[in-house]
Amino acid sequence: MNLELTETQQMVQKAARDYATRVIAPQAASIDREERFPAEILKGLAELGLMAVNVPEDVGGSGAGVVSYALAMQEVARACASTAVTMAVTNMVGEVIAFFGTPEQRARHCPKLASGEYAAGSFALSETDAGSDPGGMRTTAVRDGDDWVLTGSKQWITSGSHAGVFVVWARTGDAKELPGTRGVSCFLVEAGANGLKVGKHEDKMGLRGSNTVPLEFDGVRVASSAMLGALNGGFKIAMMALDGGRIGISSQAVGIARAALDESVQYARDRKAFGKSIGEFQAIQWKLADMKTSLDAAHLLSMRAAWLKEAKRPFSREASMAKLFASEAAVRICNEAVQIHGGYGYMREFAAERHLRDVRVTTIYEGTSEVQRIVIARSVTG
Ligand code: COS
Repeated sequence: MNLELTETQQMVQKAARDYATRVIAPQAASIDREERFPAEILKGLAELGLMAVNVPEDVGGSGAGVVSYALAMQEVARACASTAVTMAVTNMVGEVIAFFGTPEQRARHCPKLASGEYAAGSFALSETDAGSDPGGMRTTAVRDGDDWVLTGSKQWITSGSHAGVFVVWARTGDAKELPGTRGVSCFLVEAGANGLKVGKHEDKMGLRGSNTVPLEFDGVRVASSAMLGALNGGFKIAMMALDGGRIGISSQAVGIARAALDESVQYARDRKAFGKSIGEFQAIQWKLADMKTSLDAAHLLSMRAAWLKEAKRPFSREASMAKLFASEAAVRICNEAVQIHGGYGYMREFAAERHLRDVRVTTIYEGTSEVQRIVIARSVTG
């Protein structure tokens, strides 16, 4: 067993860490406060190859693998979780097009996602009444000559106001013959398509620099060449993309929690009470010990899932385990960080409160903790 990183992985980690420390971290508080979409930062990430880390080089990606991607996500999330989720979804969109796309689809979109020509990519699966159960979606795509016409709406779409391309799921099968997950197909819709209406940016608890909008498809017409994968084969594409996406979110959670822990350690050293640093009290030491232990466990679970995916071995269960554990551990760690910071933890002048707001959604998006437990339990009980 070898837990050492390869040269490429170390290089990607270092590039992400340097950029995150030098450029992203100093802006994180204002990005949050001003709800500012970090367009310039994303361009910088694209220049470093971090918007398409695991996308093959033949379509403009870095081809640096899944472990490198997970490490880069950790570093970016440690500096700014809003930037990290935008990066995560764009990487996921690039990967799904690279993996399932026709040569034309790959050539048309992947280089633009990787280079930053598209500010971001969007993943449009969830609907108002279909989040954990995407088979319940109502958006339809109806055949009209050589085209498909999409009608319906999507909810909570990351980067929807900025994306160059949207991966969109819609019902193509007859609801009686192909109910639920079986009659769903996947389409690539480009920004500015006629009938595509981007709704109002959501007022969120955290990740306030990430753009989250509803989308309306009011008879959006796409050519048949815009279908990604097979007719009525879209649900599996969504599930496979989300398996990989969950490694991204577990890494994001690890990154946010690492920032919360580092800042707690620093605060425990600096803050004096009863004549000594609060870090000298066992009450705080035990908190820090538990935070560090669960952070490392979360990191290792994420690395295992990333390594399995990179080795092209089954990783769906392990990705769910990583996402479940890392997100829940990260919420606990960020909550403890606020506690360690005392009254200051509740104030905007310290980052602890931002970390807690940012991390909270990691147990919800790209599959709730409850959905991860369904995936894990099914794999255990068969
Ligand atoms: N990879 C490939 N195929 C998969 C898969 C995976 N990880 N998971 C399921 N499938 C396939 C199944 O094999 C099945 O195929 P067949 O119809 O050929 O038998 C099909 O997909 C339907 O699977 P299943 O019956 O398990 O679907 P369910 O409706 O029971 O849903 C869960 C299973 C709950 C796990 C799924 O709906 C899910 O992950 N939901 C959460 C969605 C989510 O993360 N939303 C957030 C959106 S982004 S913020």
